[in-house]
Amino acid sequence: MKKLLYLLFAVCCAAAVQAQSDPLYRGKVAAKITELTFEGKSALWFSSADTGLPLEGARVSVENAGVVITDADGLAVFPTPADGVHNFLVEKSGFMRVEDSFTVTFGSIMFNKYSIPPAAPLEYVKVVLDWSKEPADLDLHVVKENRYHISFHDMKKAADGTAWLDRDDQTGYGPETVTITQTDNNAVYQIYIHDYSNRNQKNSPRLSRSQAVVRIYNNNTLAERYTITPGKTGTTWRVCGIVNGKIEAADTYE
Ligand SMILES: [Ca+2]
Repeated sequence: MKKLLYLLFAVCCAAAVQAQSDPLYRGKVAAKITELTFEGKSALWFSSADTGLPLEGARVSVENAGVVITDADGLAVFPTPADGVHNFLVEKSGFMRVEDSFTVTFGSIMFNKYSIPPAAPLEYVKVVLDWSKEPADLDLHVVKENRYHISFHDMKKAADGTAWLDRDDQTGYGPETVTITQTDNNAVYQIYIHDYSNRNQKNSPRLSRSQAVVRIYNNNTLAERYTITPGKTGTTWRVCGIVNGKIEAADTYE
């Protein structure tokens, strides 16, 4: 009996993991969010930054819209507030407590994807990339100069074990996440995004249209947030660096 229960549990887990990484599943959730706009409602879409699984049962306090609990798809649904920037707080046991914001433009939220890291030791730095449906495959790169280069196409874990890629995504939306367990104040880090899907079209505008957002978490909270600029061309977005322990914006395209 016990064996059967374990087997059932394993099958259910495997099915859940497959469902969340299935682009059809994510397409269905995206369609559900679009439908909500016709009812005058909006949704924020939460997942775990390390696994990409929906963040179910999180408490989301939305400025001007009240408190809601995320559903099985990780959606927090509420009446759409007026155009403008609105703050929210998301809380779930075992995850970082994150304050962030969203923007309502002409009655709808332009980008609503938020991947929340599990709680971690305070010194950890988590770099998390979310984006929209396309391009299918963006890659997050974290380089510690003269030491390591973490990405799906390079080293997935630093030789000294101090940094690693938690998750790669190849089917749109993300998240793609890198963990740095300790930052070296004497080192230089570079963080950039590469459009692997359009890697052979150097002047492609598609990366620029991806609505990509890179969030950097430290001390178990959101430290910085960088949003891609529309109207640029290129397959690489240089997001920021960490120099002498300080995060410095770059925002260049090539
Ligand atoms: Ca990828």
